[in-house]
Amino acid sequence: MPERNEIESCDHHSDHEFREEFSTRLLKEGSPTLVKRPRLQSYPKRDSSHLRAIYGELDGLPAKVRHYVEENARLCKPDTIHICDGSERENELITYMLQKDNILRRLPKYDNCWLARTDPADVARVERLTYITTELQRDTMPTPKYGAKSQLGNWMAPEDMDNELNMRFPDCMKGRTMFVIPFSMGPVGSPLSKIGIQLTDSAYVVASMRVMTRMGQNVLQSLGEKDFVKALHSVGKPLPLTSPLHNNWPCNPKNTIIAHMPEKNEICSYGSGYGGNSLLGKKCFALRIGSILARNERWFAEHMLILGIENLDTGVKKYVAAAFPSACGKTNLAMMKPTLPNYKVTCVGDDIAWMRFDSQGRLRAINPEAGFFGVAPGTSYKTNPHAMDTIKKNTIFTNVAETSDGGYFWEGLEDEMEPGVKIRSWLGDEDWKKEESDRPAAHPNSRFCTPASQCPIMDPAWEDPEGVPIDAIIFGGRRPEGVPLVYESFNWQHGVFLGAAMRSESTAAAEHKAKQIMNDPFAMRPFFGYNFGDYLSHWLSFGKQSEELQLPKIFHVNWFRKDSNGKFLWPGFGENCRVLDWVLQRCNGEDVFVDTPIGRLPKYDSLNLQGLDKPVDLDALFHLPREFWENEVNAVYKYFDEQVNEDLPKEIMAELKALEARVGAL
Ligand code: GTP
Ligand code: SPV
Ligand code: MN
Repeated sequence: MPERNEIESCDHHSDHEFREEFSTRLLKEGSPTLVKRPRLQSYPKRDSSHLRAIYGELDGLPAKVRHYVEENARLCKPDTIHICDGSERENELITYMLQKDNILRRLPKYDNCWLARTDPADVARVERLTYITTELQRDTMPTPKYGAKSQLGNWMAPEDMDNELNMRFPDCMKGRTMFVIPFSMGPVGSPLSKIGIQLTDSAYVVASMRVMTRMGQNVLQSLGEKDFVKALHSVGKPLPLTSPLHNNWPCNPKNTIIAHMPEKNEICSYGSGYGGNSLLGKKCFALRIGSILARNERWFAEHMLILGIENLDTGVKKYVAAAFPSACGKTNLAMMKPTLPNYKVTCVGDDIAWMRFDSQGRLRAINPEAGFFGVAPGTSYKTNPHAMDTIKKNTIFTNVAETSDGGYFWEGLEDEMEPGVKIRSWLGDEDWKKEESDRPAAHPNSRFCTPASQCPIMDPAWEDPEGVPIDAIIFGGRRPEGVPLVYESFNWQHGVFLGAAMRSESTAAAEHKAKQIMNDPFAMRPFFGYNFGDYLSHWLSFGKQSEELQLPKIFHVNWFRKDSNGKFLWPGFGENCRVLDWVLQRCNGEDVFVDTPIGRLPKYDSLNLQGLDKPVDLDALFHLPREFWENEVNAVYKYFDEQVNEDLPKEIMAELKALEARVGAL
């Protein structure tokens, strides 16, 4: 390939020019946050690509980080390198560049809020293009039977993955800046935290990682010469462009791949700028790589919210972790405003929990994230007022609709709109009207990216490096039929079975067709970093230590059961505190349950329904139809047999058989 002078050859849309312009503008305006003249730094002699760090200094990086950066800069050939320091000045520069590129637009109705609209082909996680690479396939996933495709992960052999990556990454950042993001999952310096370095050519990703993680210079200091998780990301659109962008959003959907190499602690993501595909600290690191680290070090990395709940009458406060599949209610439960006056809920995290038994045998959880990447549609003052207050400032909205008064709109906000304002849909339809349009105003997976510290009910201990003690674990899903509002497992092993047998209606958070019931064990189906059978054994192994450990009680909930008219039977949201109240009664050992074939259901009258707006049909909410449960048992048999095959722990099969026998008595 002929040598090119990278800087001279970049087209007029290069990052480099924006930076020059930005610093000139600040110089002219005499801003106190003056950008230093960039210090140009040449690359090692043996490389002829003349790469430079235009922001930050390569010399200042720990040796291992520098090596990782240089290696990938040689591979991806960005124009320039920007080493993120996490400062305000840097954030100004990034937002300025994103505005110049027409990727972010200000929402002037609020303080420092921004709107991004993506290429309509890049709107959610792509599960079918997400791979784990290990020497042995069986380390990644069970071998499905009958030639079925695995629903428990995609595996690729190391050589094949090398080929796939080699077809994509060389030169993929030409004309762009490579940002170096040092980030900590968990409070910087906490014994439960882990550090990653993400390299990305997306300024949108930088702005989002700044919200979602602890990012910047202090992370590098804390890292020193220790090892870190390597996370390489490119939107896969080098400059100059060879085809036009949609919505100015660079991505490469045809060639997207999200690759995990756990044996090297490495993630490589190409082609998508959206959410879990590109914010690599979240699902890729904190769950997929995280679950492997957790298994090896005897802890848990789970797709769970963490909340605190205090009974104001008794002063007793407990913490609960809950796993619901994507877009099934974690953020809403984590921030709920209880309708029962004697409860106070506080939020620790809304998506991911890292949990470990301490020396006293208590399970302690931290939220490894620093922000919320929450589903926008459905969020309103009526359903989730604390989220509404959180997103008033410093928030990046993606794929929501805009209003003519400079605000946002999405499905669910109809009753909270200022009169007379017009709506512009996420796809750019001007004066969008519900009655006249066959498509929603906001994309169903549109999101807000907002700092956790802004949530008015953050728990005082949410950044406690020791984590908070967990008394109950709740599983749940979207089950329109058959599954009661709440039930408790008979014991730990039965609880692990409930997690293993979880099923839920698919949602817009990934590419699946919505509304089909899918198995989603532990809400982790898209996020297991290793063989699900081994994951179950890991969970079961703690049950064998029940003498030393204070094992949390395990529950299952369903806010989404419908009546024959397709209406939700349960009001949900703030009313879910009534279910938490029952969970806490059980944690206190109160005799408020009845045994049924599927588990322990609330005794008549033990669910506090005082002050409910409208009466609820308790019989319908708790009815256990025999035929439904027979079908459920059969579906779980089929799934375990076909998908988990020989890797299913015998204890889980024993639980299924016991359930089958009990269901016969319904
Ligand atoms: P991810 O961020 O994708 O992991 O999703 P999540 O589990 O945090 O789901 P979230 O709380 O954002 O809720 C997703 C959708 O479900 C939103 O549209 C909510 O309005 C709706 N939802 C949440 N809780 C309830 C509830 O109790 N009842 C009903 N009917 N809908 C709910
Ligand atoms: C989920 O899909 O569970 C999310 C959104 O929390 S994403 O960050 O895109 O994974
Ligand atoms: Mn999630």
